[in-house]
Amino acid sequence: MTSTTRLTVAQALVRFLAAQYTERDGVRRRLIGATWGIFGHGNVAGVGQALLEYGGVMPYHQGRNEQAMVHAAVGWARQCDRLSTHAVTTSIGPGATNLVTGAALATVNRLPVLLLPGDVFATRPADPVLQQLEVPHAGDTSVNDCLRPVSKYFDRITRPEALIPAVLQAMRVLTDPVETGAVTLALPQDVQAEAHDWPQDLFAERTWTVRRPGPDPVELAEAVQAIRAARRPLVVAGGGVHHSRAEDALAEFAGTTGIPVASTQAGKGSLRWDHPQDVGGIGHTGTATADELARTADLVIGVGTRYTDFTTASGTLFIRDGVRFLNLNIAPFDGHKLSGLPLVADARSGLEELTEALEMHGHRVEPAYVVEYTEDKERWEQRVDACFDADEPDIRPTQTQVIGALDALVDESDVIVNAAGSLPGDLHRLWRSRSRDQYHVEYGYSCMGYEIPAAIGVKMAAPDRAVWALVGDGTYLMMPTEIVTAVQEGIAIKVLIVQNHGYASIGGLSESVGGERFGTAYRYRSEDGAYTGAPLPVDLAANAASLGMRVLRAKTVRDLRRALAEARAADTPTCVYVETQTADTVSGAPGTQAWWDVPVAETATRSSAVKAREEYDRHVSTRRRHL
Ligand SMILES: Cc1ncc(C[n+]2csc(CCOP(=O)(O)OP(=O)(O)O)c2C)c(N)n1
Ligand SMILES: [Mg+2]
Repeated sequence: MTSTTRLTVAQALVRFLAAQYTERDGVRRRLIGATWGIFGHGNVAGVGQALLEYGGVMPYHQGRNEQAMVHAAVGWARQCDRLSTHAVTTSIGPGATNLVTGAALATVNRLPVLLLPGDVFATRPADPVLQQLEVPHAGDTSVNDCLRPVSKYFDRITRPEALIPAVLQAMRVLTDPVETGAVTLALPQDVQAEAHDWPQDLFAERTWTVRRPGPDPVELAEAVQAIRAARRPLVVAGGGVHHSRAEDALAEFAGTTGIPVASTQAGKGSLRWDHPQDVGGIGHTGTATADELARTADLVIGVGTRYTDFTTASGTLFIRDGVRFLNLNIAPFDGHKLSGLPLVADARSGLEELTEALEMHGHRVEPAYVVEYTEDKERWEQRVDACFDADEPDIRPTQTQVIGALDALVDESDVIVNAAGSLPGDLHRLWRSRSRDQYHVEYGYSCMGYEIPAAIGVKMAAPDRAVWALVGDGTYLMMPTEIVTAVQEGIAIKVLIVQNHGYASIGGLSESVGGERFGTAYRYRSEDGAYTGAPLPVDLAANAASLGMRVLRAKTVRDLRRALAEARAADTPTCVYVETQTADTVSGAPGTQAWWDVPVAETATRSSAVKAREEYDRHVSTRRRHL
């Protein structure tokens, strides 16, 4: 007879999670490095008690906001190349539903995170309990069902025994490079506290191998043939390159073949910015070099990319007649996009096999093509220098000068974290990535508020590196809460607040779609009823200081350089606050090189919208469907 241990469901869960490991390339690490939690009824007595009891094997971190705790876990997971993540426990009701945005972000970006929301009583002795949703026609529905569509695996543990298959499935999904994302185990509060005799084997250490499948020989042969036939091939490197740690294999492939490499937001840094084949960001927020290569490419080689609308300029970027796609992706779903030739494999394995096969044929692109993109790249870098340059250091910086000041300071060990506003576009176009994981911009969900908590997660995973959360004023106001967590835990993140009194990005977008910046400025309401008055007297620097951060205010470019250097050297959480030059124009960056589809009113009385619609129709007519 197998021996058993009597524990509560929550205790068994915590002990199980503490014994899970991943392994890839001979490196073994804890799968669930820690658990974040905010307690209330629904987890205080069950999971809370278990975390107290097993504090020796499962570190606990207190957060301020459930969504933010998921962001912190995701920041950690991305920094760990998806080989480790955190769990997040919440109370029932609002604590649980606050997870939804974080879960969606994780699933969209295919980053693992384990969510453990409390749930209503399975035994239902006194419905409705505090915060319970009552659905007259569906007695088994709870608010946690909101998490189903944003979870890659969902289960509700209504009996102790059900924990065993559920946790095994949960670990499978978290460690599967195709399936991974948010995994939710909803835990009814009575079940959490219930004792059960668990088989001892449940608590043995388990190692989950994160696989690197190689390509199918037939697909590989077709891929090699397509590359050999192409005259103007272009690689689009996506987040999969990083997740697979395929950067060296990509550099080898690019160096051998001479094929230029453009990158998506998630893929930026796949090659260092000064690698001769790196042509920078692609798509709506791309460089002129990459976007021109995209328009004239006859073969687009997507590596680990989902081809979002930013990458394809909403279907208007890859427009050459007869252009084909070759998609190296571990997920068949992405491999088949744009009617491409799929090459279903791990990015690193796939690139290595492609390089080997092409080397055998001595394949390389024409020298004239190399000269063309090399010269274009040089021209683009001069434009970047020009917008980073501040010849008048005693005035307020533009946003691009803020980026330039940071660029001048950092080395390859710094990490910059950003997600929303006008910064992601400027960074995608301009930032010079000096290492594979320096550029941590979350643009799958582009979620305002990700930055500060994610920077905490990144810093926990990389304690020796300078980790910068770059936040606009709107973003700061949406979720400054985890500053308190950084202060409490002594996690020395740097927060750079860029104040421009509202949503500069959406203001600019609004203007371009005939919306006249409606509702996008943080200004007083004027007599005409619109928000066109003076900027609001909100002091975000004082706000950050009130949460416990050391704050350095910078008025001029010169101040900013000094403040950034001081923040970089600091070993406590430090904030740099800067107001940028123009409230209404976004940044001073070169304009967009490719379109993005945001539908414009088809009928309107205001001429702004009528004009914008004409422009819109013109762009729509250039869209290509790839069949
Ligand atoms: C949670 C969330 N809500 C709304 C949006 C839509 N949105 C994208 S950028 C933006 C404004 C960001 O303002 P700010 O952080 O000040 O940056 P700025 O645009 O001024 O650079 C908004 C509202 C979003 N991305 N995320
Ligand atoms: Mg702003």
